[in-house]
Amino acid sequence: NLLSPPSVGLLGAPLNKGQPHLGVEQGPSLIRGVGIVEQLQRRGCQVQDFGDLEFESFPDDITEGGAKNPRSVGSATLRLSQEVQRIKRAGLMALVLGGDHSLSLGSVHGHSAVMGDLSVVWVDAHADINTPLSSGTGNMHGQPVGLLLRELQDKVPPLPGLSWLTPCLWAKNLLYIGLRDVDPGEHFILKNLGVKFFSMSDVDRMGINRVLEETCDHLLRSQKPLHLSFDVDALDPSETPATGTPVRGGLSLREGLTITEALHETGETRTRTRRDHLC
Ligand code: B3U
Ligand code: MN
Ligand code: MN
Repeated sequence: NLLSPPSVGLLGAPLNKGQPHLGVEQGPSLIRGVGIVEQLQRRGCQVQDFGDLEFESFPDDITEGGAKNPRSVGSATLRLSQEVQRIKRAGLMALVLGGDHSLSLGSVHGHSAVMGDLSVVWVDAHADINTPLSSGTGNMHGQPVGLLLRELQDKVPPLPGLSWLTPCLWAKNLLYIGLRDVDPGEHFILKNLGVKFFSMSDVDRMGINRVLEETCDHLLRSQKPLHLSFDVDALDPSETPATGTPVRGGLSLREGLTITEALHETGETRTRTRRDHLC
């Protein structure tokens, strides 16, 4: 039945080496603990739980080429990419729970390896589009988009542990919602590549519904399978106080949910024959 809720493959990626704080690795177990599987099932989804990935540890991992812990992040995200590929090949919608946002390297790469070119909607206070060289912190959770973009390929130095990562995303297929803490170097990259974004000021000015209308118009143009990457710090810290990088003035819970609902609906109306474009 085309209108039935999707079958979901759930996967935990308790990664914390993309940033300095301990605790983010507890994300998957905490989100399971509040009943995500039951909530999905209540909405009619078939859920296949693939458990939490276990990652190899690299005690001697060091900063190299402007990236901290590249071996840990590289090894974990390669595992994640392979597991996402397995889930997609089984015909399921992959739902990955983090963990810090460097996990998106594996999630986007894995989806793209099976589905081809993707549209990516990045809901975040941050643009995560630093390259190892533009990054002021070296934290890899601020670099995944920079490493995934094909246009930036020749700006990224070789990193140990990440040689498997082939950039797979075109700037025209990327769109941001919720930005409010963007580094000057990132701003330059966004402008230079002409990336579409809606900052929090845009959300204030236009309202979330118009932002989403324009988002859906943009996605319609490319007709690519859609990958949503939702950083919890996009929401106002009053909703997600446990994030490692709170930035005040974020999306309300309602605005965040409206984004997910609107993207879900693109699957109802755009390609009724293919639910799997929502990946
Ligand atoms: N842009 C800064 C800060 C940052 C990025 N992502 C988060 N924080 N969560 C950086 O470190 O690249
Ligand atoms: Mn992020
Ligand atoms: Mn963020």
